[in-house]
Amino acid sequence: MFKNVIVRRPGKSLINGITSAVELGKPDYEKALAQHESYVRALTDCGVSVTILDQLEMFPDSCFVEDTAVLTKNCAIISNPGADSRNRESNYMIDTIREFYMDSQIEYIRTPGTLEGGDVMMVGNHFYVGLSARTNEEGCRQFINILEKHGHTGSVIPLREVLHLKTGLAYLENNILLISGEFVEREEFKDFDKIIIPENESYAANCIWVNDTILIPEGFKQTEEMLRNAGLKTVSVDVSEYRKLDGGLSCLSLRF
Ligand code: CIR
Repeated sequence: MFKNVIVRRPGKSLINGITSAVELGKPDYEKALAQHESYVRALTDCGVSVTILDQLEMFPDSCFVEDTAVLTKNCAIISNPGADSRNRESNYMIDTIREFYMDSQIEYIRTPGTLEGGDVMMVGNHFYVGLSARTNEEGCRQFINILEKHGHTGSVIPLREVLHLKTGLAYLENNILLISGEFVEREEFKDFDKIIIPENESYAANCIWVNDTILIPEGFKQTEEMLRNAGLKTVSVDVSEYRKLDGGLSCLSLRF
C-alpha cells in the first residue's frame, strides 16, 4: 500500500515541455491545471496523503516528478535525468524527500550515469529498469548496485521504441501486468498474468495502481473494460494536456 504521494503543479512554461507528439498541439495551461487538480483529488480518494510542490517555471517538464527520483520502502534514489533541459530538476526534490527518508537511505545516480524514474517499474522487491534514450547503462549499473545495498533487486530491459519503460507497461499488483507494443512478447515478462492493450489504445498502458484502485487515462474504453473484466476497480482521469508532452498518469507523481 502507498501512504504518500508527491506531485508538482505545472508552471506556465509547461507549454514549452519536450514532446515527440507535435501533432497533438500545445497543452492548454488552464486545462492542464484543472486536470492536475482532478488528478490530485483522485489520488486523495485512494487514501494517500498528497504533498503538492510549487511550480518551477524554469523547468517546463517539472510537473513530471516521477522522473526525478525512485522511492522504495528501503531507500530514496535521486535520479539524474538524461534530458538536458530536465537534468537539474532532481535537485529541487531533495529537500522534500528528506522529510520522508533518513540521510542514510538517500542515494544518488551520478554523472556519467543517467536515469529517469519513468524507466523504473516496481514489482514487489524487484525493480525493472529500462535502458532508454534517457537512462544509460551506467545509470542502470549504479541503480542496481544501490538497490542491492538496500535489500532490493533489479534487472535491465532494453527499450526499442517507447520513451520510458512505463510508457508501455504498468504493474497492477497480484502478478497482473498491463502490457503493450514492444513488450508483449518479451521473455522477461512471460510469467506475468498479462492484460494486452490493443495498439489503438497504447497510451492507456500508462496506468497506475494506487491502493487497489487503478487510475486510467480517460477515453480508453477497451482497456478500461479489460481491467474491469479482470475484477479491478478503475477510476478514469483526463490527462489529455499531459499526453501532448508524452506524459501521463504515472509521470505526474511519486508514490511510496
Ligand atoms: C519528457 O519528455 O521528459 C516529458 N515531456 C514527459 C515525461 C514523461 N515522464 C514519464 O513518462 N515518467
